[in-house]
Amino acid sequence: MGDTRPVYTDERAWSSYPSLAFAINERFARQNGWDFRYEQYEIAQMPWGPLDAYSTKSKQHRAPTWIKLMAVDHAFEMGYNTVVWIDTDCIFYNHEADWSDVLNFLLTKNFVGWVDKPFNDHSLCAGFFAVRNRPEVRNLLQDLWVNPSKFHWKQFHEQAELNNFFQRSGPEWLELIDEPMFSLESKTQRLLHIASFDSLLRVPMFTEWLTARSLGPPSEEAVLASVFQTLKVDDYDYKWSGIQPGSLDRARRVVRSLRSFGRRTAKNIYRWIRPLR
Ligand SMILES: [Mn+2]
Repeated sequence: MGDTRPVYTDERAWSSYPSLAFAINERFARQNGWDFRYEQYEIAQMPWGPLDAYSTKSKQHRAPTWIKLMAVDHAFEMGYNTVVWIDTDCIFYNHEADWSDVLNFLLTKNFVGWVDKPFNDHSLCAGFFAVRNRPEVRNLLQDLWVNPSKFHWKQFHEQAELNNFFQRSGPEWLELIDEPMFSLESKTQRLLHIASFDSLLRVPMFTEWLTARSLGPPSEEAVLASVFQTLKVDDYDYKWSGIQPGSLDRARRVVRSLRSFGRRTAKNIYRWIRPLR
């Protein structure tokens, strides 16, 4: 997993879906004997707020979901042969499910994932996938980051570029599993992913999962063991692009962050004056 947001162990967790998803997914991984990592990405901070991720080679900003490419590559770099990515808005739903078929596919395929139904019948949903450590895969992750993309900020970001790649590549690249993920259709389904148009359901659905099992927020030990603040997005960009950002790049990033600060402030002022009318 990975996110810029922290994982809470106290009552703040009940309003933080990444914290609730952490509690569920960390537990699943531990019970299955899988190592678990939550990369809490580090991005440069200005006094008025964070900068957005930036691909120096393509001279483009990158929406936050793109950073998963770095998180997956980082796990490969650590020596893992298999990496399973899961978004902070996605949970392992049935913890008794068998995953051997997914892991077996990785003997012959580079990626295994869930089909993006009901949105796309033939594409991967990048909210969850298992991937194997091969040079071709690591090159792909890097290429997607450093090359210009028209999905650099518009949806669905890295998912669109991954699927474009799969479409022009051989069958060894992707195995798509046709099981539900965006709706709860059975108590035995393996994944539950709450899409952005349903984002208000994330906290209640994950809360319900936990409370039905008499569970709560993540433990201190789990957070200490599994939350890592070592993935520095700008350092990774340099590692992949080999280019240090110039003053123009820095200026573009600052201007963009000031614009989002302005929008945030305007929204807050509007919220504040509206009750006066
Ligand atoms: Mn997602």
